[in-house]
Amino acid sequence: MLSPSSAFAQKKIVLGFSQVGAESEWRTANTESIKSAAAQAGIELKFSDAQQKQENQIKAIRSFIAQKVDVIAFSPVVETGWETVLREAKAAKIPVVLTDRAVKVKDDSLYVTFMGSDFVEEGRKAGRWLTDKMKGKTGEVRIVELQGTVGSAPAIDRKKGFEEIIQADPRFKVVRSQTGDFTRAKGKEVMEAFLKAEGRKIDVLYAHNDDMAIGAIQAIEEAGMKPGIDIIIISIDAVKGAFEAMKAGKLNVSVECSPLLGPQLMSAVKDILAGKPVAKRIVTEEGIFPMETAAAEAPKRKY
Ligand code: GYE
Repeated sequence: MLSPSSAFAQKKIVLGFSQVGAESEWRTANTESIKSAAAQAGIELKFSDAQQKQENQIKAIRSFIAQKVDVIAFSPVVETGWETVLREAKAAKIPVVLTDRAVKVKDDSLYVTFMGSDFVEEGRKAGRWLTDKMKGKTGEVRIVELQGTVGSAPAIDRKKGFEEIIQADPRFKVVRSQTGDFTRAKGKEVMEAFLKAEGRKIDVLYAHNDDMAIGAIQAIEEAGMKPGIDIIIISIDAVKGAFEAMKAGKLNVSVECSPLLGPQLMSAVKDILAGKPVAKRIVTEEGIFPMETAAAEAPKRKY
C-alpha cells in the first residue's frame, strides 16, 4: 500500500535539451554547464546533440514532446524555421526555453524566455576595440571576416554590431567575409583562401569565435606571417584556448561570451513549473579581454 506521504512525493522534473553540436570550445563548456547544473538541481536531463543540423533539432524536440517531458530547452542552430515545431510544443502544453541563440518567430508566446548574450553588443565591442587601436594611424584598414554558421543569431548579430561601429570611418574596409562555421578546421581553411587571394594586404582578421581565430592563426603562421603582429586578430568567446593564444602574443583581443548558462536554465525551469513569473529576456553580463590582460586573467577563467 502507498504511504500517504509517497502520494505527495515530488516527481523528478524532466528537461529535454537539444544542443547545437560540439563545434567549438564554447559549446563544450556550455554542454558541461548544462549537464552539471541539471545534476546539481536534481533535474533529469534528456540531452540530444544535433550536430549543427536544424532537422536533428526538430526531430529531438518532437521526440521530447512524444515523451511528455516537463520543459523543453534548446539552443537553435539557426534563427528561422521553428514556427511549426514550436506550435506543436505549445499544443502539447510543454513550456519552451531558448538558451544562447534566438529565433525569429512572429508569435513570441511560442517560448517562455530567451536567456543568453547580446551578440550585437559583442560585435560592437569588437569594433570599438579596433577603431580605438587604429586611432592616429593613417591609411586603409583592410579587414577579413570569418563568419559563424550561416543563418545563426551570433553570426548575423556579431557582423551587424561590428559593421555598425566601423562604418563611421571610411578607412575601415571588410575586403573578404565568409563563413567558417564556428570550427577550427573551417577557420583555417577559409583563412588560407583569404591569404591566397589577398597576399600580405590583410591588416585585420575579425573572427566570430575563438576557434575560427585559432584555426586562422595556424594558416597565417604556415603562410610565413606573424599572427597578432602582421595581422591584428579579434575574436569572440574568451575561452581558455583564446587566453593561451593571447599569452603567446598571437591573438590581440577576445570579447567575452559566457557559455555558463546551466544554473540559470535550471532555476528558470523550476520557476516556470512553479508558476512563478520569468523574464522574457535574460541577458548575460560580459566583458572584453585585450592581450595585455591575458596572463593575469587566465587563471581566473572558468571555461
Ligand atoms: O560563440 C561559438 C559557438 O552561440 C554563442 O556558438 C554561441 C556561439 C559561440 O559555436 O563558439
